[in-house]
Amino acid sequence: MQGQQSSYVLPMFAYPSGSLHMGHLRVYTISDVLARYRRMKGEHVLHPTGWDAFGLPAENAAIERGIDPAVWTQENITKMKAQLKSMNTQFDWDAEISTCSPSFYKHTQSIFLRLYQRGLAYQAEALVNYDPVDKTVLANEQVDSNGRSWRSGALVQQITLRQWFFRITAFKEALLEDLWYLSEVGEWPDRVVTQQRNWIGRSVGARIQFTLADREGQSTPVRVFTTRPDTLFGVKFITLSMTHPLVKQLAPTTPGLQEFLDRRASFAPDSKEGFELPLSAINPLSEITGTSSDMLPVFTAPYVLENYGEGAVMGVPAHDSRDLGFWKTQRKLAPVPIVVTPTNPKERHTNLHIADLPSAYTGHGALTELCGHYSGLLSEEAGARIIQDLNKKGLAEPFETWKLRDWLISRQRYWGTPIPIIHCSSCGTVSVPEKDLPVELPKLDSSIRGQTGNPLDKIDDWVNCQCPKCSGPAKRETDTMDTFVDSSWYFMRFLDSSNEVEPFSSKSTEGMGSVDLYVGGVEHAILHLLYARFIYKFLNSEGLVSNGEGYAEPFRRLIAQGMVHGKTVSDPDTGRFLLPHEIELGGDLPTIKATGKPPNVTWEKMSKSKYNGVDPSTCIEKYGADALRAHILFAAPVSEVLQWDEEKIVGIQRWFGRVHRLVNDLAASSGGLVSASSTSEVDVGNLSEADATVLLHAHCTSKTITETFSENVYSLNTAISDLIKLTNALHESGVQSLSPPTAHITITALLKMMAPVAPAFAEECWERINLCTSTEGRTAESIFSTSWPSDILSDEQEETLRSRRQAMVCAVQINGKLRFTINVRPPTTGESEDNKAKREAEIINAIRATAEGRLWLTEKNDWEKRKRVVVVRDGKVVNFVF
Ligand code: ANZ
Ligand code: ZN
Repeated sequence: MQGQQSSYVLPMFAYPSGSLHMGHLRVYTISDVLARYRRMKGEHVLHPTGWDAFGLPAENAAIERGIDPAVWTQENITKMKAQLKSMNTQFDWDAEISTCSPSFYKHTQSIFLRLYQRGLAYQAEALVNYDPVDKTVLANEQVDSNGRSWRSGALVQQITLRQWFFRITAFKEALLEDLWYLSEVGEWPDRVVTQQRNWIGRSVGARIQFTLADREGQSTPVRVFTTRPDTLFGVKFITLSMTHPLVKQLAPTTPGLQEFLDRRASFAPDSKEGFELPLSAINPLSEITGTSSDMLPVFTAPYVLENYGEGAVMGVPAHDSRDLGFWKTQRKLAPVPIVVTPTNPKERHTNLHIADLPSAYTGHGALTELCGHYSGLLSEEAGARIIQDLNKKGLAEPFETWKLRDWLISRQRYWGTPIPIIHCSSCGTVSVPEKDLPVELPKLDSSIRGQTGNPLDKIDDWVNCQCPKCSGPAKRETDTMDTFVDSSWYFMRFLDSSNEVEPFSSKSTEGMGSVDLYVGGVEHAILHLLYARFIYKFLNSEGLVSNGEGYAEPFRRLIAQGMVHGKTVSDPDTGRFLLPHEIELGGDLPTIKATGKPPNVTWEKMSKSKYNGVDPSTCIEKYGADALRAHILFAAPVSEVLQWDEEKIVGIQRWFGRVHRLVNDLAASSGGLVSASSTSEVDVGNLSEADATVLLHAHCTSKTITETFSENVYSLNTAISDLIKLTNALHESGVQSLSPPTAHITITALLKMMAPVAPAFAEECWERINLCTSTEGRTAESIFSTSWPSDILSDEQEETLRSRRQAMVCAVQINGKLRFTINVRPPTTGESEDNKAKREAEIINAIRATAEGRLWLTEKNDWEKRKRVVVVRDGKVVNFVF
């Protein structure tokens, strides 16, 4: 293996739901094509897959139907594996893993314990999203914009529970900084890098202290976080989050406040509602400018997040859009001081009426004359000075905040990796000793049927255990881990999946410490990738893994593929989705049978309720896996939405048909008998026009295809069209008119280039040609063990062919007078005398064959009576003398 380049190509693994969907088909096609290509190039490729096998559906099946989740999952895996194979994929099945198998989750538990020992796994009381139907805690991302559970659709409640967290925030700097590596050295799409950056959300600004006074004149300092201290002169109000301590304190004594707070769950995320509190605020600027501040109103409102910054904001309506929107609903007739203006303003507003200010100026600029001695300074400097001056009085300090929160990993469910912790009344929280791993899930009996809550809580035999420290009676932790924990490290397990002892280390020294090419849906652009990056960084800090480039990043290159949308047909009058049999397809346009009107046709995410889903297995049966693979690649660029249109597969089938005919013609002709045909033996200077054209075409195609498969993966669709073009070119000349070596070289190159996309088809064609070739009936070697056709011609050969293809203009003279011109092939440098003569004859024949040639050389003059034919300057001029 030494000297051989190794590469690790990985598609995101699937949840074993029981059947593949079109999205799977797309990911696996892309990764399989790339893996096969790399293998043909001679790389040592790891292309594994497995199963993200924990999660709610299995548990729900158990609750609804009394089936053991393990059995349910295994059955689904068996079905899906068969489907994957029917797609003609080539996976390293030896490395297959399943996150629900104890031999896998043993290591998930061991990673948990490592985190726990480092203080990076901890328990804390947390206000959590609770799904009252599924009776489980949900991650924020599992709550939709209407406050409903992504799974059950129930209205999510907020309750306080003791939960397990991973301290991902301890790695926030590295997670942010290494994005640089991913976009500059590795190759991640900009879009994904930006999403990661925004999610981590570092904001640089300041904490500023305002004084809030109640009606009795009692004052309390309140801090706000701002990224724009330069706008401090423009503050018109303060808004506190609805859980701010001061708001809680005022709730019992302020009429209407508690009612407002109780409406909390009903506010839309962009709600501009607010409640004015019986408080007023003093701008700390008065302390440094010596002027007295207006008494500013104070509100509580849902737009201020409780767990961001200080849970309090200074409202600057002129320069912040949310503040302006809020202020407009609260104060209809207030002046809005403009304190920052673009540096090159046409007109300087300073104090506009709120009604005249359509939108906030949120950019940086120069401070206006409303800003005392800071007037004229630019935003950045002004902000820094204001903070510096306030800081001297203890009223402000530079500060940064991060949006990233610690990762809540506990789930009150059965079908997940058990958290390897034991609770002892005398020793507290105790780790399960490494030697006792895995903590296996107990078997569920059918009594689980119809139950709610966490089944583990009810299995006393399992819950009651011995404390590893004091041997006293203790209880197991019954929370299991979020499935994102399993997928945060699974890609490392493939490297050494049968190693019982080490989770992954032994291979990470063989140049395969991380994934070279990770292919998956863009819907995982944020969380899965962030969690995986975090765990990899943690394992790296433990000295366990390394990517060989000195960066603790697990995925060097990311191919984020777009979704597959289905053709969705609905009734324009009622909006109802229509079934295929409700549509009349005859005629130019489809019509609705019931109404005779044309339906609305859109492309949308496939779903049962829209009748727009497509079953991969049915498709494979109908069209064959290879045609489907080629169609998937051809139908859209990798990163874009693929609009599933089966009618277009016919085009691919026709292409295959043409290739097949070429192969048959070749097998039937003498080209099939050419064995070791290599272009180095071809004298390109002496090829016929047809040979030259197809050889050059095949050569150029091999260059672009190689480039696409290795670098421009996002344009895999163009690879298919390039191959179709080459096929058409070969067809146009026809195998019969090509010399046997040329036919053999170009057609086998075409097959090799098709092989990663259409493996079975290419192999079959290959066999057909090579069985003819073999003399002693030897079996043909697989097309996949042949070499990749990156360069069909040498540089010189290419040059020769190119130059002869650039046409030269030849001026035709009759008795010294220019009569017409024709295009001829230019001479090759260093041509032999023989070839020169051949070429001159060729040119003369070409001239005679034109209409003008006939006119001047046979009608107006008698060809037979010519005196001389002079070919001047390599054919730039030809003079016929009569
Ligand atoms: C005053 C101001 C003036 C602001 C201005 C912006 C523009 P990012 O960049 O996302 O970090 N903010 C602070 N804490 C908040 C909270 N808990 N909930 C909602 N909004 C909060 O945003 C920082 C800005 O978001 C802060 O800067 C603050 O508004 C607001 F012309 O302060 B700014
Ligand atoms: Zn104990």
